[in-house]
Amino acid sequence: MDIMNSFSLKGKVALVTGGAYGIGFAIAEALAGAGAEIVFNCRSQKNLDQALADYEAKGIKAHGYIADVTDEAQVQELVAKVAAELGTIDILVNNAGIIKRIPMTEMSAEDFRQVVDIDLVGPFICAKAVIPGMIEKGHGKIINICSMMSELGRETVSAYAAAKGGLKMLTRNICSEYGEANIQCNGIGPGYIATPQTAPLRERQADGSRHPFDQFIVSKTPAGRWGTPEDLMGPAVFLASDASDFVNGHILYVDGGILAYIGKQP
Ligand code: NAP
Ligand code: GCO
Repeated sequence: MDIMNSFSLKGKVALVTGGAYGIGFAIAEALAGAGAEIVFNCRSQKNLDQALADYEAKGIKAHGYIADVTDEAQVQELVAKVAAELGTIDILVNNAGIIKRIPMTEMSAEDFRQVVDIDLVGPFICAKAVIPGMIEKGHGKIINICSMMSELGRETVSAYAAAKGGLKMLTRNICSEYGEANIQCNGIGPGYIATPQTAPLRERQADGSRHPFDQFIVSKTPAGRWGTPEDLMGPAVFLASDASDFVNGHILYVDGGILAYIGKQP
């Protein structure tokens, strides 16, 4: 076995949802670095144009489309278009996601549903759209971007935790249902990663001091720092490549050790 070659993604087509910026962009950059052809989607022309320029600046010729992961017709159309223009999708990274930080008793059912719709129903819609092509091709890799909230709760994130806990189980179910078709579906559970999504948790206070949540997270992380999108690059390549062909239904937590740690005595 050529071990380095087993990590290569040459000739593979990868769709990274929400790959315009943040974690999705870094994962797409990693998959491109390992040889994959990159397709991504986002919701606005402005983000699409900016992302295409950002990929080009990295020397990556990415294919970007506007499609909302909650819209089944748009996703089916995107997958068909990619199949016609580039070939069947070999790798799907379900990365697109949002969070709403609202105490549960103040949260509307509409807000709760919107989070679940994007973070859980979206991955279902995208996986459903690519699985038939993967079955026909005889292989496929699906990576669901889970969260610390796939395991833990905290104030204000009830909808997000419900969705990401559900995404962990959707991961195991896709593995159970399609493992036989040589499809591996795994999750990556990022710890606290510095991206636009977590920017409000890192904002400087009026007196210039660090946000209390920023200090809390650094003290809760054995690595002693926030993660960066780049921390997810190696794990994503591993789970997208032949090197992980017997890894299925697993959630790989990339959290600097948060889940292993009880925390410091106050
Ligand atoms: P981010 O910076 O807010 O980026 C989210 C991406 O998702 C954007 O590209 C956004 O693009 C896209 N998106 C949102 N809703 C969409 C929809 N309905 N259809 C298509 N695209 C959509 O977030 P991030 O921090 O990179 O997070 C990426 C993923 O990792 C999310 O699933 C998040 O829950 C998860 N995660 C993040 C952290 C963290 O600490 N940052 C930790 C664990 C897990 P548009 O707005 O242009 O559509
Ligand atoms: C929050 C955060 C988290 C992270 C991440 C942790 O408000 O607690 O936004 O939920 O983004 O998903 O893994």
